[in-house]
Amino acid sequence: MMEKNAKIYVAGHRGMVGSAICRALGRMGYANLVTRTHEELDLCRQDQVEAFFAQEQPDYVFLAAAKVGGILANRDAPADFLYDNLILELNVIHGAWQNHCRKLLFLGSSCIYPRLAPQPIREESLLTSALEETNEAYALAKISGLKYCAYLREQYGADFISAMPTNLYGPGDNYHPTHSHVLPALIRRFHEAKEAGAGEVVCWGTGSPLREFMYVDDLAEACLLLMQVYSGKETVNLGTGEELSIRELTELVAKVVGYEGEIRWDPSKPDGTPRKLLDVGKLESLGYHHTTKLEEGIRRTYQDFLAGPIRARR
Ligand code: GFB
Repeated sequence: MMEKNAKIYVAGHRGMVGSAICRALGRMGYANLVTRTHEELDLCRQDQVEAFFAQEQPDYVFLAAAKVGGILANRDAPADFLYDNLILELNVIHGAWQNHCRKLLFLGSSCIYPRLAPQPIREESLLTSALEETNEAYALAKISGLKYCAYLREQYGADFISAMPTNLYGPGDNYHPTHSHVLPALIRRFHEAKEAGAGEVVCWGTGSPLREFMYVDDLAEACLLLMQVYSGKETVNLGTGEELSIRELTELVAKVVGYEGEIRWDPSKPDGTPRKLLDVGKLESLGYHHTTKLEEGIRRTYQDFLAGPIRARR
């Protein structure tokens, strides 16, 4: 168990996941948190990361920092997604190991699994067949981070664990019109269409893919649980076990936002993997069940969008 006065480094504390982990740690009474902004510490620079770990010597590390984006951002910038994520995660994981951190939790993504893995996807499906092309770069980086944690455990006994979240959403999300993930993108697009009185909104692809969505504060609770009770070599899926089609999601977001116009589909945009529902049996065996229902989560996220400065919509 993490001691209440333990020094805990949250890498990526200003992002949607990192800020949710900081909120959860605060709720649990952990006050000795270490954080650095990108301006203070460039995680892609090994020299800076080594100096940081030597100076701070954190006991626990949540590695939530990453270069993230939706399907178009991933498809159009594979070199950046591979390089930035690989360099960043190896620097942080290596720095934590070199400085004898007690435990590190590395966060990956459900896109590490094969495009056509049997559903729901079990952790054992990793590397059993081809990846989804649109996010292959990000997946390769995340697989490498997961494997590096497992190898450090195997070779040196490091208590470094990894977890693979499903599609996430919630406060602090990125609402960029083209680089964001689908749920925040739809919130912004339907809101702006409602405000403008537009009669039609265009959504990407066919609407037929299925996706699972987990509210980020539920994810953060699962991350703290893993840090407290899990010390296995295998990665752990983090999800809800519930899925819906992108078409159903657009109808739900339109309802929450109050957009009543038409929805048109642009099949020139990629659908991505047809389905990626996670098997969350391992997580549930640890006693965790998500609590935030999708419609309620979307309502809270819409409020976050409305409360944020326009500039935060990037
Ligand atoms: O959330 P999303 O960008 O990522 O797209 P993935 C999910 C689905 O929503 C795709 C459709 O079928 C998109 O075509 N979609 C419809 C839209 N309208 C939109 C829109 O306006 N914006 C976006 N972004 N999608 C990501 C990976 O895959 O999953 C990341 O690329 C990461 O690396 C993340 O792993 C968890 O779910 O397809």
